[in-house]
Amino acid sequence: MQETEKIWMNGELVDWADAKVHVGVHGLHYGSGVFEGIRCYETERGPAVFRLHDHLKRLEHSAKVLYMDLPYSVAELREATHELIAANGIATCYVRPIAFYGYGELGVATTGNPVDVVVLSFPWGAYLGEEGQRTGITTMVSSWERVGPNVIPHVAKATGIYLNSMLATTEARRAGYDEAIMLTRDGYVADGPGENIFLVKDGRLITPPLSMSILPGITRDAVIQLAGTLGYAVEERLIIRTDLYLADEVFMVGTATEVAPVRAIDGHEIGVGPVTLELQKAYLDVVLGRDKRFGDWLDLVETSRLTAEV
Ligand code: PPE
Repeated sequence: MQETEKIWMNGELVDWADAKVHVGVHGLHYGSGVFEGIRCYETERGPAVFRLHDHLKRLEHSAKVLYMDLPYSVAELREATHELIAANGIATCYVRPIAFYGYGELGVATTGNPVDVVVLSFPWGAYLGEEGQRTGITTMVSSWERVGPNVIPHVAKATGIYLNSMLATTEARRAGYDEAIMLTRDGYVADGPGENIFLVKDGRLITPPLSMSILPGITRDAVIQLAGTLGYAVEERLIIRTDLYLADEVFMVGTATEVAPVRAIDGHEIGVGPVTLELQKAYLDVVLGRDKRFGDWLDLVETSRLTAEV
């Protein structure tokens, strides 16, 4: 991870090296936290955070599902994010807000533990590699099933849930694949360890419905809206693994991943197709502020502030 100067921690900017917690924090022992992944891009109007409000609202929802009281409002966290990006002076960055039960009592009950809130911003390149972004990634269907809606609510971007993602990613990497694809208990396609998934079949886009206990991805939503403007029909329906093998195209989406083509699944080569590349470009045009129709999705960081505080 590439270090930057400051981290926003419980209401103040602290030096990167000083953003520490005690080894007794509840979140470390039980994965009791919620987080977000957000990207800020350099646009001609200055640094712009993509759909910041939507990400912070999701953080709020994640906390609610875990009965966690966030000590900061969405407006305060937006302000904190702007302040941090300005202080670090790096426009092209990944923003990681995280809220977790802190130091107080050990034991799974959360009572007696404060909620700590931290925001980091740092440069983060292509999640699945630059090469994969262009020529497509290889994937395998994981032997680990996706946590069900009554195991850990997947609607919440909760830290503990990522142990399930970690196992799937580790299995895939150890077997020589770039990424895993996870199925639900019933055998339907859910998502990737850190991405939502789409397939293209006969000119239509198909993606699992939110009731598949997938994260309600903000990139997923953006891609659905963009596909509409490009004239593609989008269907949210159940997908089985052979639908992937027989698809014309498959791609994964997420804040870190952006839009990544999947060129093979379980050894079935499907290659990189034109619809994926069109959507990949359309998405980048939006986040980089080149497509003015979606200007509302960009939350501009005041540059005066950037120069003032750096
Ligand atoms: N599903 C999962 C399981 C997931 O983790 C992400 C984001 C998505 C879908 C896509 O959601 P969205 O970013 O709102 O489009 N994964 C984040 C973190 C991955 C990681 O830390 O590793 C991310 O992309 O930022």
